[in-house]
Amino acid sequence: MADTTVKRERGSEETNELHCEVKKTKVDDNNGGDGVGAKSQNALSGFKTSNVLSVNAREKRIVLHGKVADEDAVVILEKTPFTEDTMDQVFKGSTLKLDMKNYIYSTYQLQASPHYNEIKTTLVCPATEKHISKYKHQESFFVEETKKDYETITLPFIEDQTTFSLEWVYNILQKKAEVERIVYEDPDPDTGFILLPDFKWNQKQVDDLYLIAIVHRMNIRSLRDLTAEHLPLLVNILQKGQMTILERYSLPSSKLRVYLHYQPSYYHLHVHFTKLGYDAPGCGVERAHLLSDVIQNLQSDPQYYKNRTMYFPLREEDKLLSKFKEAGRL
Ligand code: M7G
Repeated sequence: MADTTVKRERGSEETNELHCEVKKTKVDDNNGGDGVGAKSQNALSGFKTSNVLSVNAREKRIVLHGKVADEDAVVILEKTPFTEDTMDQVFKGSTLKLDMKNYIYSTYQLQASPHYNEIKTTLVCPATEKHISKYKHQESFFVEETKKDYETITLPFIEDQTTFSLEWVYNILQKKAEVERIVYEDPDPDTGFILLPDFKWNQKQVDDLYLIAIVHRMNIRSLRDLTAEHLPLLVNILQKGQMTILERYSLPSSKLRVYLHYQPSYYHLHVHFTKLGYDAPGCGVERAHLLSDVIQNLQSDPQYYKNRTMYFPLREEDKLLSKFKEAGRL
């Protein structure tokens, strides 16, 4: 049986995925300092749900909007994937309640020991209107963005600072948060980056591997800013990212999907590394641009992403969608 368990250098107690300070608790500070990995008092015991933003039975995930100590909060609860190496223990310490039996078929409710009933929990607090909207189920619409649309609609929108705060990105780059999660760093100010697990991944199995590479350069907002000048940076991310993932997780480049989002949610260049076969959120053709394609396009045309028309979906409540509508582009 293949061992799909992630080789970990740290202990296995890193269950605390809280990403902001919860008032009146000692969970963490806003820079994500101490407290990571420690068992904290239940910061969510007083959580009051105001509404369900989305629920997905197949992915076994629910996203709630509510209040934690009078602050708006978004909580994402997700059942975690099975890990093969814990199966024996799951069976040993569990009780079985029969639901039905018919011929050779029977179904049960298995109650495993609490240790195996972990629920991955992500908290955004205080959550802004944008966060509440981001996690809400909404209809999407395809947008066509010409070079001119980018200059007159999208760029002013990004520069207006109405997009998501990049505080968490700067915390990572300045080693104020998630320091112990860094998997690889190339410190070069031009071609360097930090590779670390995306907060969507619990790092317990490689089946849903998800890492992000965040570039050290501060002036690259998105794919649109890339020119041939950035090729050494992009090639470096691809090569060193793939090499690191092979060494650390025994996953060869033939098993990796490496891509950028357009539009991203966060306008500081970063690259997504996910396992091929894992249906990662946002890996579809409407948003994901393979890094290898991006490199080739810039090799054949240094201004490729400055000039071309881009297509991407925007959701009903996206402010950028309103801007395209106001400009008569939808
Ligand atoms: P994106 O394409 O800008 O936006 O990707 P998306 O969220 O719409 O895909 C940003 C990526 O960064 C996503 O995959 C997020 O899950 C991930 N991410 C976001 N935050 C706030 C954090 C964080 O605080 N830590 C880590 N490690 N990853 C994050």
